[in-house]
Amino acid sequence: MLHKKMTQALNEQINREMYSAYLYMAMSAHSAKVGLKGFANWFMVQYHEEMYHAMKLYEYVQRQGEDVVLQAVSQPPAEFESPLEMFTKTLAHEQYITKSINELMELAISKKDHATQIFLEWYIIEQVEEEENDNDIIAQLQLIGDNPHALLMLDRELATRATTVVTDFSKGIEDAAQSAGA
Ligand code: OFO
Repeated sequence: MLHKKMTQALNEQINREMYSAYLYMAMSAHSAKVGLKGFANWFMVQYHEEMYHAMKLYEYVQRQGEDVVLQAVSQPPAEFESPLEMFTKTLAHEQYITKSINELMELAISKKDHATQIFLEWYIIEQVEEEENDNDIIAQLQLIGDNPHALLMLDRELATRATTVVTDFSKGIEDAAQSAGA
């Protein structure tokens, strides 16, 4: 059982993670359109990660015996000026998500909700990785500048990113993640 405010805040976080998935799907579509298939792959892998983040929350709310209440997902932008703009927007979005996770943790602490605090620790560490990945790619894009050859080299590198999270949510993701060693 969760406090009413905690349930509501976790449901709102499901929506934010779904928007993240949608945003990265839009970036994937744009990258494919401009011929950057490696960037398209990177963002589609990120889409799967965000769906996993959303579903982990979804399952936690259900396991606590509370109602999952889904809200409308906002429309993401469809056009981006450059790969650097996409990653700058990605980093800004992830910083916003980090802030929202920290606020969830503060709420869990104020409600003396130990289970939710432990659950949220995973997200807090995950956000460090999310921001680090974006900062690394932004630094590379800044070095690349207007060099198309170097951009294509990075595109080839981003093409190698593989999905490591569970993508089949039908059997319960916690069990599936444990058996996959995730
Ligand atoms: Fe769910 O970490 Fe990005 O948004």
